[in-house]
Amino acid sequence: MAVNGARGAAAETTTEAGPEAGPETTTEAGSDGARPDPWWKSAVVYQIYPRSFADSDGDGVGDLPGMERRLDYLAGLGVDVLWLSPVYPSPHDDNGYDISDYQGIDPVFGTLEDFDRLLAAVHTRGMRLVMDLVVNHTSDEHPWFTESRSGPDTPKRDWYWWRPAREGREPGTPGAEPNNWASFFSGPAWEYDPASEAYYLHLFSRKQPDLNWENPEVRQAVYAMMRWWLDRGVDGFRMDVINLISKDPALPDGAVRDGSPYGDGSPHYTCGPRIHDYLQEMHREVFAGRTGEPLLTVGEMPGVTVGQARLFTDPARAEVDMVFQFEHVGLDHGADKFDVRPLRLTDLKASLGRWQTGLDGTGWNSLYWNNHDQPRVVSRFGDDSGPYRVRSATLLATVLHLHRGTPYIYQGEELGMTNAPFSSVDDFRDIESLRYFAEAVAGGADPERVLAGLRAMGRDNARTPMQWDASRHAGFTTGEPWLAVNPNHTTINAAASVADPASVYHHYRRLISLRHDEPAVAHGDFTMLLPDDERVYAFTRRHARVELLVLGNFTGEDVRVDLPYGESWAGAELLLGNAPEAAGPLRTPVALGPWEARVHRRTVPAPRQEES
Ligand code: TEU
Repeated sequence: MAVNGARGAAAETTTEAGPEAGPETTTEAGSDGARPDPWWKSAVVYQIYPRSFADSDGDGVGDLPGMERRLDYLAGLGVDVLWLSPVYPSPHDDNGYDISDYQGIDPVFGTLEDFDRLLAAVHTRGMRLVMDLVVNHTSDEHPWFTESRSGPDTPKRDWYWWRPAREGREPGTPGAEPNNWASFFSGPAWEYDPASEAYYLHLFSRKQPDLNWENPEVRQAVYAMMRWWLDRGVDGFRMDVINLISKDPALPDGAVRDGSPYGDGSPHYTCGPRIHDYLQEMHREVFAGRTGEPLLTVGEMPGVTVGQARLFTDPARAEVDMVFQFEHVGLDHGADKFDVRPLRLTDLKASLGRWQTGLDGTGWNSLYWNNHDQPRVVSRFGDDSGPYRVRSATLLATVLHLHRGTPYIYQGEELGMTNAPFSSVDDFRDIESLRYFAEAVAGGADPERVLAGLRAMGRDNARTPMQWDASRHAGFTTGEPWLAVNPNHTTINAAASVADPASVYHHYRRLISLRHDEPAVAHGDFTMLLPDDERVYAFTRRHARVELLVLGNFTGEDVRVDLPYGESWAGAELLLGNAPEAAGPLRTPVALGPWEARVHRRTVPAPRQEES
């Protein structure tokens, strides 16, 4: 596979993966033979949550030098891109998603020199580095906000959303907020500032005031900051809640749901009136005309629909390369995300299948089960209880990575890391969980029930430290970790996984290589099979004369399935599977063991149009 030429120095590493670890350059001709395919279509991204990845100085919080020491592990896995959750100076009210200086590094993570060294070391290994861009809001300790808050006449007043109390209400009292929107982290989306007798908007915590993107100075300041990072050599951005930056400036009340003191403001700030203008302007001001390697941009977009995503990711519109959508990670939510419902496999297939079809030809999907906001997928959609942990983690990986789109791996997912055994609310650190618990219990909910929801869905499940080895604190830190290490690190850890060819880690390695080597994985079209089957996930991918068949048993039992046109698949070679005892060509009807996944390949005699 081609190593990133423009980085030049993409030297061979000493890891097992060696030169394979580098990203592909743009291919000669696209899969349709016309426009060149961008490199990120055959790339795999790995997300690092810096606080919890590797601590080099014993303060219990991960840092940049710690990351640098683990780069060979990541190169060995074969990933092409690293995305870092925020490492900028921050009061850490929301673990760095509250930024007080966009052009620096928080001392807890290191220095700008550490960053430059890390970036060079990433590039030397043929990988790329993508930064988190959090510009829907800043920290309330950002100098922009400090100035804005200093009085109604300051030039930066209009950089944020300041509004007077609701007419006829006593400012600062409940119900006097300028509108009825709720914060994502419980409570109202407004904070009263007694000094200037006005409220400011914060869709997240009160320490995360929303920037007013209507103001052109705000936009230019953000674009300048982005150019500064690109000039430093970073390879793109993951854009935090970027579809929330355009609000209806009238900030109208949302429709009130039964029994809730809040209205649903989301129609007034999700993919708001000027969102496409802003993203196109950002593209012109920041990305267009840059020479050198093409970049990667991915917009995190809660509430985005397939139709909107098609617009956002249409290359002709020059907005973003791909989006993170939330539909599939909401299928097990009840009244809210902590009210957990069992997942129906048919719902998952219908949802992911609709996104596959919806973005076919024009847009591009990003594929993920996990990130720093989601519980661990093996605990959520698999079986983390023991005998089937490895099987179900590898099944989930296979099904996801064989879809059309760019897969994202969240740190520890490649080890089959599980949710954490939180015993009391004191074990949690996440602002979302803590605020939710306090509000629910104050409202009369049974604390044990609330805790059960947090255990299943809380974001801290993803944030427990990376499990490097079986030693104390899992080799993450020599000090006291900021969030307790999962006790199962004695058996689930990187050292054990790298040493075991049958591990989840090596399965991820094989999936990543397959994407690099088999064009049908990146470029093939997608056809869902068996949409009504509650046990088996099945689909095909086809590119030129190669067709892949992907089968996954989402249950802990043996199943037998009749495939449409099953006999035509008989004898197809097994490219990859997670059940060595079932190796060999495909036999129909297909028998799948518990949590078994298989990828078969066949060559079809002629292009599709001549077939029918
Ligand atoms: O998350 C935005 C988001 O929509 C949610 O996933 C959110 O984290 C929460 O779980 C809603 O229930 C992004 C970041 O990924 C998240 O870590 C930040 O807390 C948030 O934005 C604010 O910056």
